[in-house]
Amino acid sequence: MLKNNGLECTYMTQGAVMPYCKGCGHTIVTKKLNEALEKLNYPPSDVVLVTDIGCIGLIDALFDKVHTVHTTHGRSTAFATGIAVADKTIGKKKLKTIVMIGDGGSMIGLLHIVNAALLNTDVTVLIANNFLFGMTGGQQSSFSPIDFITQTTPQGNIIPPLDICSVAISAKAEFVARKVASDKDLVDVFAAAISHDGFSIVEVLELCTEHATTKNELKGSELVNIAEKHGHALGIIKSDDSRIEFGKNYVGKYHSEQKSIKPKDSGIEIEANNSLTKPISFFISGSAGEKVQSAAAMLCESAVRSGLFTSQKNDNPVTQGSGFSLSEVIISPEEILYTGADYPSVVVIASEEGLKEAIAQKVFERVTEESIIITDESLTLPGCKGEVVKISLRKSCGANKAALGAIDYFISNKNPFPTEVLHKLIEKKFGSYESFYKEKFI
Ligand SMILES: Cc1ncc(C[n+]2csc(CCOP(=O)(O)OP(=O)(O)O)c2C)c(N)n1
Ligand code: SF4
Ligand SMILES: [Mg+2]
Repeated sequence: MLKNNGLECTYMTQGAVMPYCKGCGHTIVTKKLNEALEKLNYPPSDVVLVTDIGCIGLIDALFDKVHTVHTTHGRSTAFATGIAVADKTIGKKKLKTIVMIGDGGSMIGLLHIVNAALLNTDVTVLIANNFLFGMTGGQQSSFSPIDFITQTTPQGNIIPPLDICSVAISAKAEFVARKVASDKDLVDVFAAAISHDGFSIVEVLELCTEHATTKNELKGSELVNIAEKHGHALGIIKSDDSRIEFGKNYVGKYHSEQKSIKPKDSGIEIEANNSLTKPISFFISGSAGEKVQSAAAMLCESAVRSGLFTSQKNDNPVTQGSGFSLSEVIISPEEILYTGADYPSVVVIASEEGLKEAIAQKVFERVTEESIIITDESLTLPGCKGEVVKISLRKSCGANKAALGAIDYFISNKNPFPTEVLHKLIEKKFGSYESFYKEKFI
């Protein structure tokens, strides 16, 4: 029982009924995970259990005290990696992220496990290896032993099983263990893996009583022999501490107090002050080949020259030279940790193709009352919130400068930073500010 914050609870759902078949190894693994968490005594809100698909994936419903995420087949480690990286870099740095995955899921998402090991992110992968796809009827997996009879290998498997522990070690994992579900010290090994500061992996050999033991003469006591027969080491195979956990490494290199990023770190000279108090997000959309992304880059450069942080995300079809071209830009007085423009403050629509893409991306449903939508006069926009400004962008500036003209209109009218900074860049590129415009906006 847990005593944290006066709570009296185990990590598991009170009165939870095991959903597994009688004798299924997943029942043991589930209980041992709970005991390991009790031993570690982490506050439940500091624990994230990320589950995969398959019978083993049913485990999240049994742990209602911790955070749980039920993910897609094979991808649980990728989700866990994202959670751990976010927590250790920009979060509170307190989460313990545990993946519960089967042998089938490990095979399908092998590279996610390799990647988490290479990163050395603070994720523990627990593999409940029953040597087959339990949930879908007992098909062979990459973990099935030689001669194993499964639904898809009725005459016995002829492909050697993957040694996931060796794969993890070659990917520089530092805590690696292979255990049998009935091992007396399984709780201790789980606890050691979870408390390891960095990537850890424990493969647990166990039985699927529905598909494995019915087709193969197999008892729990023979699981050790299966491992030995294939030359797969048992026990704690590696327990090392020489690598730095990914988040600590990352923060140390890029995010520490002393090294926190400043606009001047871009190498671009800061030449003006700005009056911006909160971020502005732009959705700038036009036609491929009409310098939309270059216009966005000039917006970013002038923002940096004014001492602001910026981010720019570009998008265009793979064809590059046809269809739409767009940029999502944020300019901000603070460092930008999320680069999405979910509710754009400024929308620029420079052409018909840009409009089509903005509609496809539901931009007009995402703008707010405070948004400003600057569009070429020739275009008919769907109804939306915000202020719509229709001007002769294409006629006044020409197609290749329409997006930049809209940006200039916004900066000149709203002054988040001095317009001169942008005008200087325009002059540098186009000779003089006056010659940038063919005629004045109408
Ligand atoms: C992407 C994807 N491929 C295939 C499936 C079908 N599927 C569901 S469960 C499962 C096998 C799960 O096997 P394992 O991971 O070993 O878990 P177990 O059921 O043995 O506990 C498969 C292939 C799926 N849901 N998603
Ligand atoms: S099918 Fe196999 S893995 Fe699934 S619950 Fe039953 S015994 Fe366990
Ligand atoms: Mg399985």
